[in-house]
Amino acid sequence: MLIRTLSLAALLAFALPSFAHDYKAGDLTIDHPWSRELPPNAPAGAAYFTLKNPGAAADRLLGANTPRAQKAELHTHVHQNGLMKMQRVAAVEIPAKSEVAFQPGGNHVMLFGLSQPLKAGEQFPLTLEFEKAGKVEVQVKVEGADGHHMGQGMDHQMPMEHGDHQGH
Ligand SMILES: [Cu+2]
Repeated sequence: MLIRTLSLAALLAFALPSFAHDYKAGDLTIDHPWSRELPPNAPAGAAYFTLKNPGAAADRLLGANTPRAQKAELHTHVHQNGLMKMQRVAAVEIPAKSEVAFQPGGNHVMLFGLSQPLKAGEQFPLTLEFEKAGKVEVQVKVEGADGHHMGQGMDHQMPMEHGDHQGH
């Protein structure tokens, strides 16, 4: 009976790749860093998470880097002439007592020049640099394309969205 219970627990853990994980930097919490599985020839990926700032002072995310990609940039999506376009931003403000979501169709950390394809079930380190809280390394979990994040905003990986970045 004990063995059966344990194997069920293992099975559940395996079936839930997006099991919550979070990291602290000063007052900030970086909740559930994740990325989406991509085809092996994808030129770029993106990392998502939620930044929670329960503190009394605002902070700012200034940048990111990872050994997994040649370059990591902070991006957001803006509406322009009825289209959603990605745009690089120098920093993302995290106001006091608030949360800022990085998610498909919104803020994200863009990863250019991936050293290996992003495969569901693996994870990779990403260092985030904050103005006040400093640097913190988080583990980004790669989730399958059919994960529970599907349907949340626009699919960031649509090829047309990345047209702007070809020359960078
Ligand atoms: Cu982007």
